[in-house]
Amino acid sequence: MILSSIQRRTNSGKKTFAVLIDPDKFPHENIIRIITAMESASPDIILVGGSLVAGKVDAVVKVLKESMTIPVVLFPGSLLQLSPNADGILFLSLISGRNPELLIGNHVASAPFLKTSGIEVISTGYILIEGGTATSVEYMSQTRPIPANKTEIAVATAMAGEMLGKKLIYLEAGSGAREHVPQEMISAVKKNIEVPLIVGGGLDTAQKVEDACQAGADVIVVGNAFEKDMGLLHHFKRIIHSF
Ligand code: 1GP
Repeated sequence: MILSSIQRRTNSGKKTFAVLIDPDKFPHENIIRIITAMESASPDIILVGGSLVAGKVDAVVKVLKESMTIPVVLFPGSLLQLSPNADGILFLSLISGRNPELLIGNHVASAPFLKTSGIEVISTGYILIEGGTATSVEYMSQTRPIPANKTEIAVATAMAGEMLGKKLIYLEAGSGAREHVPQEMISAVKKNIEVPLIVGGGLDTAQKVEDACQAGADVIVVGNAFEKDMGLLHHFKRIIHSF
């Protein structure tokens, strides 16, 4: 089970390394290159999804599942990004926003499909933090991120998410964010919740990855940096697993 392995690692003070594949940014012909890089670096989890992707998720998931044993987890930006072939799904509720479709509407629409698919559904409180530049997730979700200096709002939002029963809390600066989630905010949220804390968005250097780990992130998500340089995977994994 994906959630229980994240919880196990978190409870023993270990970090989880998740790599995000956005099928829009990886032309299908590059898939062999991606698979080779993934097999060699072997992250703990592969997330598949993005803000805009349409129709390609299932094909990418299938190829990944046919070629490797690393758990493949959907990270859906929309209802068009579901696949019964994945191992699990981050069932994201965008709790920093006030868009009812992303709080409950899409969940109602997808619940029957998910129930019959049998994939592991992982209830996740998704919190968007201002990342220094407009991100696709902000535009596509039509929600306002929490300002990066409003730590107390992020903490209260994460606490509310946990109280609502979310099994994971995800602090997201947005893919390609200029500024990642501030360390002070990561630490404050971590101190106030019991469930594992995911952090992603703009973690594109070893120093930023290390800082997020030091601050208290339990799961580190890297997408863009790896898309630019697959060699970074090994380096980031070493840092994340050194904790
Ligand atoms: C975005 O948190 C993820 O949803 C990853 O962000 O692409 O900036 O690494 P990056």
